[in-house]
Amino acid sequence: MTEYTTRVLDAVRSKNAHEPEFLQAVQEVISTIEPVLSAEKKYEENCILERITEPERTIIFRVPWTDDTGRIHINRGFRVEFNSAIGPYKGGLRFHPSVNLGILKFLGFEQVFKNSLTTLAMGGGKGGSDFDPKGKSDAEVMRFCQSFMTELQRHIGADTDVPAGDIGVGGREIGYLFGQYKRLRNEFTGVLTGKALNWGGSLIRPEATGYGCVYFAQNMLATRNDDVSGKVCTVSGSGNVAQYLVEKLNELGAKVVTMSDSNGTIYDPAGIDAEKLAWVMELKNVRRGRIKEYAAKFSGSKYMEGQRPWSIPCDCAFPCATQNEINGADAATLVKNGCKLVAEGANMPTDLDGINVYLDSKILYGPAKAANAGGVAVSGLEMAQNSQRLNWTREQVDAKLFDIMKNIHQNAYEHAREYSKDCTAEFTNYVAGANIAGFVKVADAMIDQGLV
Ligand code: NDP
Ligand code: 2IT
Repeated sequence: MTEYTTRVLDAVRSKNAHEPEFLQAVQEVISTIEPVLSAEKKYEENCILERITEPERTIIFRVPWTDDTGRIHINRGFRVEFNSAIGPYKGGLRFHPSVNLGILKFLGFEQVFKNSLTTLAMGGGKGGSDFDPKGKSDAEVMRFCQSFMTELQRHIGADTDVPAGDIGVGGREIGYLFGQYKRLRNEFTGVLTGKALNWGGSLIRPEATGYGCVYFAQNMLATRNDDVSGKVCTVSGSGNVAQYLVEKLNELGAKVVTMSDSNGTIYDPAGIDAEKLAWVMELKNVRRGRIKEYAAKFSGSKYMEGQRPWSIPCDCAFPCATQNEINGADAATLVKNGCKLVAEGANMPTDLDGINVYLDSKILYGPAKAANAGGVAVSGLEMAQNSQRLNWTREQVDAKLFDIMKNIHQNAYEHAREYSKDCTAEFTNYVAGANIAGFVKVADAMIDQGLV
């Protein structure tokens, strides 16, 4: 660490002492971008690290709503408008009981660099609530979303801040949020992404994060003249990202043997093929059931209560559930069992110890902000279609997503090779590459725009 990075990290730690996830995300970025900070003094002279680690604006508000029995509940709502140097704030909304300011700051901070990597004009933001949609009726979710948007609407807009989904926020929630925004503002505008197809959504947006993550993995494998075809893959989660990631892996001839939820993991050595995946999609998206039911339905599979998938031997692992779901010991188990690639569909699913295990063992490791950027990238394409009042075909959007993931890979690859000393003919440090490539674009824009 240099004097500059040590000083900034110490200050960030003392100012945000109670936000461990945010500190983790900041530490990962700052520790890897040092080479560019040493080479280009303008970043230190302009206090870019001090500025980029402080959200431009943080909004916290009360969300009152009534349940179906008439009982009143109060949740906390948030929007962290982190950085608008290269475009309107852009990033998802998370509804989960664990949500707090520190978690949304880590997600917003990551989003700044991720959005920069997409090549599209989007700043970074994140929001959400500690509301738990599990077990709630559609009417309760609707009332909550309407109350949440009644406050949020004054802070967002198609050219200001464009939220989307994340954990606990899917098509249903985006619909209720959009309806309330439209009612209050009397305007039909691209203020949210992830909309349904018949009212402004984009084809491929639901698939984008999962498909994009597989495209990123393909690009990494290609550097070693390899492919996902025939690979045994472990996947965590069974929500939006996991479902379409499994779909794409199946299409490309891989075999997926696990999926999970917050209660446990199912292991199916025969593979979760297209038919079984269709059943999982119905289970999770329509019946809103638990993954445990899979083991009762498909013989030869088993349910591992309270466990994550990382003890199951695999060639490739795709964490797609949540932050810090892989620690150092899990990462070591993966590598010991022969895992050659980890591509992160979730945000920050691997802790700092785990990342070091991947880097030390020189496996192909695609960090979240590069590997899962396909979701927000297609959100950017949804914004572009909304502005033009046109809809592109499935093939057009998928081709653009494919190219964007290829570009992100190339950009991270080149920046790693330029700045990160540990790269070899075989090994690329994509953590450093993605962080540096994402940082430089935002930091240069901040310098151009003066001290704001
Ligand atoms: P969903 O709500 O659709 O699915 C989340 C899945 O992860 C569920 O299976 C859920 O299980 C599981 N999960 C959630 N929290 C935990 C937890 N604390 N421990 C274990 N499992 C958990 O969300 P998404 O699929 O959209 O999001 C998954 C990840 O991908 C998140 O990290 C998100 O930030 C990231 N991401 C999402 C993008 C998107 O476009 N949606 C884009 C880029 C990244 P359960 O049902 O039990 O809660
Ligand atoms: O983490 C993410 O990139 C998302 N949840 C998607 C954000 C978006 O605006 O589409």
